[in-house]
Amino acid sequence: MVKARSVLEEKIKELKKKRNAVILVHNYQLPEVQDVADFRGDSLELSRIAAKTEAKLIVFCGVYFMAETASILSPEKTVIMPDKHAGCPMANMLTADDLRKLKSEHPKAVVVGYVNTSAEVKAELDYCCTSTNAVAVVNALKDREEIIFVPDKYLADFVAKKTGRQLITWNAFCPTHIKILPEDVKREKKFHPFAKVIVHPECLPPVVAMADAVLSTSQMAKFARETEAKEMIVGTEVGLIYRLKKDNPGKEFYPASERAVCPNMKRTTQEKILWSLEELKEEVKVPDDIRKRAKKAIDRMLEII
Ligand code: CIZ
Ligand code: SF4
Repeated sequence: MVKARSVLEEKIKELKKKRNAVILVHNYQLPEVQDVADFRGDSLELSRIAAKTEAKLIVFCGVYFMAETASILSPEKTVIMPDKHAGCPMANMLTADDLRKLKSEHPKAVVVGYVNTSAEVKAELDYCCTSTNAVAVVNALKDREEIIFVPDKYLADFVAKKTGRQLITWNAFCPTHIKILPEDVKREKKFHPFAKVIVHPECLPPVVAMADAVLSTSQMAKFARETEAKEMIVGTEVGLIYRLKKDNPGKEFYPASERAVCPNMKRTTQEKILWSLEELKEEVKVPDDIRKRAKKAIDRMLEII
């Protein structure tokens, strides 16, 4: 088994070099995928790396909206996904038509949208945001009376509490993060009384209320490196634990719930990465008119943070 794995890894390495490709891997990907990464990170970190790299071919291991975001920032590069069917159910809960309707009901509102949206939805936004900078983006809109914040109702709840702003929201959520329950955190705290509790803002509000820190995955990676705490209970998709353990060998990380597995994030495997490099498939490309409008919302976010 170990041997078969290393043969595959060697083949991926060889072909990657021949194709002048980089492999970008989201923090929630399987350990075998993280092991062949050139870079690991959250969606925005990876998209910014895609824009900067000399490589002409980007193998994006994550979900569809993330590859689209990379393509929006690097239209001159080829972005491929080892499994194009890896979607994000939260992103799919809001269509561009839904958002246009919501906007027409609140014509004066400024529109902020989480990065977990399709390119078509991003094209309808004034500002994009991520879980790292959502609070900063909303705080920067102090002179605006009405703010639409879509699609995640739990991230919106967290941002509303942090900023003291009332937000016009949408009824979407992450089916993976809501599997983490308050009783899970309570149980893990009992087992590990000295552990710090870090949770993602896509979690249910009562789970968020129990956390020592509410953080995106890139912020969790930083927190884990910098904290004096030796143990952490981690309330997010379980894939991140592999990275945290690898990067911090002297520390212990416990998933708040083993149920928090995103099936779409687990669709990518080493075999599929190799096939994608062999066949240069499946390409993700955003049509130019949508791309330009979506990029404006991302650029406006980058001006704030
Ligand atoms: O933006 C990302 O990568 C997501 C969806 C999660 C996170 O907090 O990093
Ligand atoms: Fe979407 Fe949730 Fe999976 Fe992230 S963990 S890709 S928000 S379904």
